[in-house]
Amino acid sequence: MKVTVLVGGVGGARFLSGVRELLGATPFPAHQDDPGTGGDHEITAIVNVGDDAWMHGVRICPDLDTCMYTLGGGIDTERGWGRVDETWHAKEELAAYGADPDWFGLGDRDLATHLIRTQMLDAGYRLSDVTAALCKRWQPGVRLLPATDDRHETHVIVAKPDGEDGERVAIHFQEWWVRHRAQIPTFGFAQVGSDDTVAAPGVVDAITGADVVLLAPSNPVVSIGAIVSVPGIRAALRTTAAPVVGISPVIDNRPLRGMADECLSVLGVETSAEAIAEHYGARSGNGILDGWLIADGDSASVDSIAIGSAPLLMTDPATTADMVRAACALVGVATPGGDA
Ligand code: FO1
Repeated sequence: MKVTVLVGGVGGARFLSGVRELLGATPFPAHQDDPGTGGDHEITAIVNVGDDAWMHGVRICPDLDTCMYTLGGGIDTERGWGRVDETWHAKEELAAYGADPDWFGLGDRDLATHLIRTQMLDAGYRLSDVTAALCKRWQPGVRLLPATDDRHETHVIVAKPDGEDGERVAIHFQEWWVRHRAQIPTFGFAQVGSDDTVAAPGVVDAITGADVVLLAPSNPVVSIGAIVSVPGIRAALRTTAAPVVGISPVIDNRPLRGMADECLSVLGVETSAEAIAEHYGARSGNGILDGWLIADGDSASVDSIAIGSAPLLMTDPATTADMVRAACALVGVATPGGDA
């Protein structure tokens, strides 16, 4: 079966581990040139690129790297991002020179990934080709596709630090998230990039050709929202013959980590399983969901969206695999070991 998952960073990567646990790894090279290389199952992740940023002259793709490192065994599980056994000499040396930004954790091992990526982009390769090349080393066992090869950064409209009353400025998502921890007055989000941003090669086909499409329990605004805002992706989600099922990113109506609540409140959306489903909307309306899997104990009732519940704490790939199985069963999609 073909499973396509929309993912952001830490939560998305953990969820992908569960999909791979359930279906088995997709043999490499399972990238857009030869999609037929999968075994019985093919897993394609459409990964958010809204977090991506130029820093110290290199291109950083946090969500792609978090998925690649997590599935490839190189992630620092404590942090949830960056490399295990990391050192920070380059960061310290840059700070000693007074080089900005000094608030972003640029690890020495991680820097090698950014240098390879920057060199390949400079040589004219698309981000999706760069990602496939980096995955040759990491062998994630799923196909990782950037939502778009074009610039599509999330910028955040905030009150200008030490500005006049009411003065606003747009800052990069990373500055908002890492430097300010979302603790400054925030008024909105905007995707910044080229006017002719299009979905990366293979992305629309992965949605329209899937047997099921899953929205990982990632940040509904700056991860899933940033992916769906790429021209063509929302239309593909609304027209695909595959059922589209979201996994709620809250337990007891609270996010596990990250700042989904901070982001949702900027949009005036309550941080609850029900409000997030309403925010995504039903495909029979003008939204993107057929099903919505919520945590045991939470409640949601949204017209034309099938609601199911399951334990949603992703403690390990096997537990997460049960979540994936429950999400598929919710819309009648059979999975190994499940009885849809
Ligand atoms: N998150 C932080 O909270 N602090 C950091 O210093 C930091 C550095 C960093 C470096 C590389 C990378 O791939 C991710 C990094 N992240 C860091 C996570 C990043 O901000 C992600 O965009 C968020 O975690 C949202 O997914």
